[in-house]
Formats: sequence, C-alpha cells, structure tokens
Amino acid sequence: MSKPKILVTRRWPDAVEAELSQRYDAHFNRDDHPMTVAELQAAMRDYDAVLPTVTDSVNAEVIGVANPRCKILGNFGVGYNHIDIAAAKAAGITVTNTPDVLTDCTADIAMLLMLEIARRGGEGERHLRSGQWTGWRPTHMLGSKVTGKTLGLIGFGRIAQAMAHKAHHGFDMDIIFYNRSQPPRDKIDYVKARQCASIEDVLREADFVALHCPGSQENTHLINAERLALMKPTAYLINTARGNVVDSEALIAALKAGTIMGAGLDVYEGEPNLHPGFLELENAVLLPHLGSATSDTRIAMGQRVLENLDAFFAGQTPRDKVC
Ligand code: 8YV
Repeated sequence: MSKPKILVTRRWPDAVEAELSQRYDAHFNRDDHPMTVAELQAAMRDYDAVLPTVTDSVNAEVIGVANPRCKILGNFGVGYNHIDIAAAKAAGITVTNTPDVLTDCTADIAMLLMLEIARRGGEGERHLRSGQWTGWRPTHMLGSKVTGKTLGLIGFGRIAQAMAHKAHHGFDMDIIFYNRSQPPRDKIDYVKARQCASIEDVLREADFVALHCPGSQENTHLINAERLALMKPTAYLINTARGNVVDSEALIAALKAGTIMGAGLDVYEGEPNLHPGFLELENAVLLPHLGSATSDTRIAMGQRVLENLDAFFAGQTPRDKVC
C-alpha cells in the first residue's frame, strides 16, 4: 500500500521533518511562506493529510472544496481558532492538536512577560543600548514588585495552571482565577487558588491579569474598554493566548491614558500586522508570538502531530482528536 501523502504547511525542525519523511510521502512548503486560501484549497484536494499552523486560515471555504482528498488536519499547535471546526465536522474531516507538550514553555513566556513589564526590562535595555544610561541612582527606572502580588488568571486550563504553579511556588503569588467550568479540585488546591464568580471580580482584584482562554469567536474582545476600566491603575495585562481576545484600540487607549500600568503581549489581532499604536508605547513589552518557540518544544509538537497521524492512519482514534 502506498504511503499517505502529507502536506506540512510551514517548515518544522529538521529532526521531525526527517521522521515524517520516513513514515509518509511528506511534502513541505519549501520557502516557508504563509499559505494562501487558494493554496490551502488545492492542498485539501491533493493530500491525504494537511498539517496546518496558526498562520493558515483553514476556513469553511478551504474545508468546503469539492471532493477533498484530505481526511485529517493535524494542527501543529494547541490553539485551533484558525480552523473552522464546525465545517470540518460537517465534512467528516478529523482535526487534532498538540496539547501538553507546549504547556511549560508557553507558561514560561507568560512569566517572562510579567517580570519584564513589571521590572521594565525591555525599556531598561533600550535605555542602555541607546547610550542614555548615566549611572545608578535611587530613583532610576523604578518598577513594580512581582513576588507576593496577586495573579489573576482568565481561564484555568493547562497553561494557566502551569503559570499558577510557577507564580505561586516560585514567586509566592496569590492566585485567583475565572473559569467557565469547575476545574479539578486538586489543581486548585495545589496553588491555593481562589475561583472567582466573574471575570470582573478577577479584573478588580488582580495585580497581574493573564489571559489563558481560547481565541474563539465568542471570546473576541472579551477584554474590552469597559473591562479594562475595572483593572487597578497599578495592574498589568499579560496575553499569551490569542490577539483577538483583547480589543487593541481599547488596550492602547488604556496604556496611553495610564488607567492600567502596562501590558506584556505575545499575540496580536491581525498578527504579524499588529496595531501600530503598540509600537509607540514604553509601557508595553511586545514579543513576536514566541510562546512555544524552543527547539525542544517545537520538536515535541511535531512528534505529537506524528503520533496523531500514525493513530489515524492505523484506524485508531488519535489521542488529541478535537473533532
Ligand atoms: C504555536 C500557539 O507555536 O500552540 C499554539 O496554540 O499559540 C503557539 O505556541 C502556534 O500556534 C503554532 O501553530
């Protein structure tokens, strides 16, 4: 029997591309460009499996092509807001993702953003590199203490729990959170967390608000002007989830007016074309979607996609089946 024909839409680390090529008739987007809708539509017609990433808009137009050959979309990433799950379900196409393996690295980036914005790391480095540093003085670049403060999590899934662990056990932070459903008691107790009844309660109380909810349609602009206005003027917003969860215009206005102290962002509406207003702000740390960007994690993500593919083509249910 011939090997299933697979398209990888973006380049993966060499080690996992090699593994994939051994097991499948694997094809790669050699120049690593973000694929267009027309290219994705062609891929749905020509390949048994397509392995997309966050830069691929696998919408209803793509999934709904006539006579698709593709039977599985093995997403390289945990978030799948760029895939129309309802359309995939209707077309009988399996979708898988890569949870667990990127949890720690993404939580690490959330910690990094929290520390960097509170302690003015990016701003300090720009100051030094531009030759403005004239030497130590007692009032130079004073930031906010992180240890012992209250971290408010919006969403309490794997990445939020990992951040809570690092923040509580490493930085003695108090953890509060909002989650639509009731998380397992042991996960809450482990970080002595307190579950709040509403997002508003978290926003009012937290010194750092970290977003860990999916970038679904219903979460678009979950953090809007009204909700930002509930945050303390000394508080910070951290986003490693998805850009659409925050209304960029409202956040820029709050940061400019100083109604919140700062923001640490790894994801943006319309990325990589983020709102130019962000670039003018000293009180924002801006990273280029680095959440899972370590060699170890990207290799583990590729291996997890492979594991899901292997199960699917062996006629089993993949471990990370989304639909
Ligand atoms: C991934 C992410 O690198 O997994 C996710 O949902 O946001 C990132 O860490 C990216 O999505 C790859 O598709």
